[in-house]
Amino acid sequence: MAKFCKGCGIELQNTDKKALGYVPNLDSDYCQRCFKLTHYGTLTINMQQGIESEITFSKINALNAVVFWVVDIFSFEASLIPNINDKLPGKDIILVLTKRDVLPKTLVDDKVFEFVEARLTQENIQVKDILICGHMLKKSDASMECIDELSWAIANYREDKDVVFMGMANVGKSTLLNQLVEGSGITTSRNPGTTLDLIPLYQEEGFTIYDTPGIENPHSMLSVLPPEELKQVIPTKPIRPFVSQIFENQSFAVGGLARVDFKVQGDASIVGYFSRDLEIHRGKLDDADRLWKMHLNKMLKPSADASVDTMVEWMAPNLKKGEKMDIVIHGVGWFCVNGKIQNIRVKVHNGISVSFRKAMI
Ligand SMILES: Nc1nc2c(ncn2[C@@H]2O[C@H](COP(=O)(O)OP(=O)(O)OP(=O)(O)O)[C@@H](O)[C@H]2O)c(=O)[nH]1
Ligand SMILES: [Mg+2]
Repeated sequence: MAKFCKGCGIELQNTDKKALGYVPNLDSDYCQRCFKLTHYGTLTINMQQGIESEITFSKINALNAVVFWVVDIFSFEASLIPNINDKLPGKDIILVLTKRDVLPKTLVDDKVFEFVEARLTQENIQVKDILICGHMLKKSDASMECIDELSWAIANYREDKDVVFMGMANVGKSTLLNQLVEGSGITTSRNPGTTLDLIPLYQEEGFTIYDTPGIENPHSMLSVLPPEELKQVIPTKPIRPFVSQIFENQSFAVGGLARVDFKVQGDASIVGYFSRDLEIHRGKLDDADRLWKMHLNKMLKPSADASVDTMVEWMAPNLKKGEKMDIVIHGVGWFCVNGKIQNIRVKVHNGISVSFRKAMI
């Protein structure tokens, strides 16, 4: 009888060492990839170009289940699923925002709700409820409170159906389920594409909660960076905003991942929200070309490019008077800007999305 890995859901096999699901001995509960990821943090098979999203959607659609859609609040734009209601026809969706702990503590939940509700309206997405979760990296009062709220929501919205947790890769679905369902022992890691197939977690009450493979987002920086660089980019501690006032044309570098050029007509305020481990460099716009040519992949790192010439330029819409705008580099973070700005140009790796939105904070 087929046996499936408890960590990632893949069918176990002991014939092909290089293929998914390999175990030297079929008595094991975990495949070798999960074993090495959990015990040594090493990735034997990278799934960045992972499981076909359509397969995951069709497996979810085949379940008689209520959907808990997990979204990383720090990486909100990269973890949105456009037209999710059409992709999951007839399914009730509860939105679970995770990683609340990495947003600045000064930000109140009401502001987060307000922001998310406005973005969902813009995207024409309908959900039955929105929950804010986070603090899942360890057990604490804060994490228990989230789990209590989640348990309540499951009891309240499930009716007599099963429950499926889904969402983009790396948003924290499996981490959440490990806290929600004691003893589930699902493999988690900072590499997108950790969970490989549906993982059923049977509940005493007679229903099943499913973990699912993350939907791949090729337009997020997390999809193109190697595992060792993900560590620098994915925040694990609350963000410390990088605050600066500018009075002349300036260029900002987010490591070597993004270059943001500001031409100003007066003074402007620029606040960066990025992982503490990513260095932000600021300098004169006139000198930026030279700086990037000389320092990319040296002082300006990590980067997904060997040369600034292969990076692609995005132009921000005009900033209206008194308006605060976020420039979001998908998977990395954002700058919140306001003031007398003439124009803003952003350079990122080809294929990575940049969004311009009404400020979250
Ligand atoms: N700061 C913070 N990090 C979290 C939280 N939950 C998960 N993470 C981190 O997010 C990363 C991804 O976690 P996973 O649980 O493997 O994410 P997933 O959605 O199951 O990913 P896939 O299986 O690839 O789709 C890991 O580095 C986790 O430690 C949280 O509440 N706060
Ligand atoms: Mg997972």
